[in-house]
Amino acid sequence: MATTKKDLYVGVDKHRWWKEAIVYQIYPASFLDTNGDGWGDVPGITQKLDYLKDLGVDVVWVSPIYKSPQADMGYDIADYEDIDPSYGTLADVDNLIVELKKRDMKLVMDLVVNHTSEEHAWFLDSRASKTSSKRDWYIWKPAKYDSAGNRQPPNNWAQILGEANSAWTWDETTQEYYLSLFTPEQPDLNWENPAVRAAVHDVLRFWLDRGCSGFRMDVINLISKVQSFPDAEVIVKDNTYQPGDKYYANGPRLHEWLKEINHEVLSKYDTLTVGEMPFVRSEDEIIRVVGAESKELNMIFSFDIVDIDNAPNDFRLSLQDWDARDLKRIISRLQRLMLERDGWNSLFIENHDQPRSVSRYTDDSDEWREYGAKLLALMQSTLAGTLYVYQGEEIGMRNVPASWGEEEYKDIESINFFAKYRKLYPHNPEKQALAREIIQRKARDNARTPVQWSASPHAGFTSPSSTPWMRVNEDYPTTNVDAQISNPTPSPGTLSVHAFWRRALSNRKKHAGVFVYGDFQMLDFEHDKVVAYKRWSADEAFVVVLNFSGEGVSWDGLGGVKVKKWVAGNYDERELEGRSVDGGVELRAWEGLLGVCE
Ligand code: TEU
Ligand code: CA
Repeated sequence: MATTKKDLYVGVDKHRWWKEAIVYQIYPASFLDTNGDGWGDVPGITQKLDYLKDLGVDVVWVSPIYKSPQADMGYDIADYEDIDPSYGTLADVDNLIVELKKRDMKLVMDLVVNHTSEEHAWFLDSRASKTSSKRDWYIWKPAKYDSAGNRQPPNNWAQILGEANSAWTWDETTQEYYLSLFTPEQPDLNWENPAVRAAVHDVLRFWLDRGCSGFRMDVINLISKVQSFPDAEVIVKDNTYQPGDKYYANGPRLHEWLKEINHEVLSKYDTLTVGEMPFVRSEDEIIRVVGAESKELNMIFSFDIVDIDNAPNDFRLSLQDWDARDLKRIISRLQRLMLERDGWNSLFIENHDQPRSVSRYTDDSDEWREYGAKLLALMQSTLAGTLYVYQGEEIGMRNVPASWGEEEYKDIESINFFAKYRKLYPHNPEKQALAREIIQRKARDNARTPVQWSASPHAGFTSPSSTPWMRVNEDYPTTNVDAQISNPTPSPGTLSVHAFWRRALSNRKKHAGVFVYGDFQMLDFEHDKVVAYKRWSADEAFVVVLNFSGEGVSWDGLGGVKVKKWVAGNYDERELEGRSVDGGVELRAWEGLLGVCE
């Protein structure tokens, strides 16, 4: 067991603002509507900056607000240098930046450049004819024909948001297919073309010069595709099309192009950059991007924790059991990797593509929701890396109720998934029920319901007479921001979820030497219910013990770690003082504890 002695301490000594920053992700359509059209907007973000500042937020990352037909909620961009009128104007964004700066906060934009919208001027030109000047800005291929003479796409890759469909879309006018990995409305850009890369560099400059401080780069590891576009291995038996990520994730020229972005643009500014990188597990590949000397990106979003309940050899919308041992393996691997190889982590368990964490990793029943949300807050706020909090996570918002009908799900991925099950298993009630269960537990819609600000109509998201674009979760009279702020101590010795997060973030900053930059050691890998780890710097040490189960556990996995006293927990904190610090720890259901070590 490592001690706290300085000579045994392996921490990170390069301190940077973007490592310590608390980043808050805003999904703008569902954040706050200020003009009564039922759709959140940029002025709504500006209105809540004091709220965010008070929570402890330093950086606001806004999901796409650019001009877009919204086929994939703005991840289909028609103009990178303009704002969609449904969100406001460029002047509104300029004002947001001014207001952020006043509060010593920063803006991070969402950069979606693996693909554009089919309505982007570049694509309109590209698809106009085979000889148009931008033909080569996208990925066009002739059809293949099977033995019966039927037209087939160039390979067997499946669409990511519509797994029953081909990733290739047929274009009648020019009689060729274009690659569209996500949906037909999102054609993939051809990064092999230097003019495309130069145009992307211009987009970055445009926003940096306007005062934004960095980018979350959407599926940035998909930009380089294996140029022979080979068929993928058949791993999902009952599906015509197959996951092709082996050939488009971390492709041959990825690092060259990331270095180019860095050299051409990022190196000239002081930015936070985080690359969203699904499908990647290789430590070497991760370090090539986020290593201190890599000159690529500051950090990436690794998918390990949010893929924990995906079935093997299946798409994301599938179910798989897991327990605390899986969580420990994943957490420990990435924490240790960055310490040992001088890289940098991001921490997130929620975003607009994932179900709510309190529902997924804990128990969201009325009895346990608050315990679960605080357990997760304790974990997230005590791990090394840059911390990302997703809107509503700070009040423990839960998944949509199982009673909601199919029509409440607005996401194209959910719609495609229901259609697939209806087509494949039309008269099979069991399969239909399974489809509903999968969607209820894993649909992206779960994170996209309007933020619950208050107990007023529509949870205060929009005016009482308007209709929100997506249904508000009906638990809002009890689960909302106002209730938790006006009553931060709902019962003696306990904090509301919001108050718990607020204190956790402030504690993280106060002890950044340990929690942000410090050393890490997982304890008791074998236990199937408890996740526990030690964090320490040259000066101080803490232990975190988290019961990821709804049962009481007598836990004796502290090993040689000596607890001086327990200082925080998600049960009545007045009892902490009397708690044993020697030998075993009696943990109640979903209990989490933070202790100071000797
Ligand atoms: O997501 C990319 C991605 O691979 C997933 O998180 C995706 O939601 C999941 O695999 C679907 O099963 C990013 C955006 O965050 C997402 O909202 C967009 O739809 C997607 O890229 C396309 O831009
Ligand atoms: Ca609005």
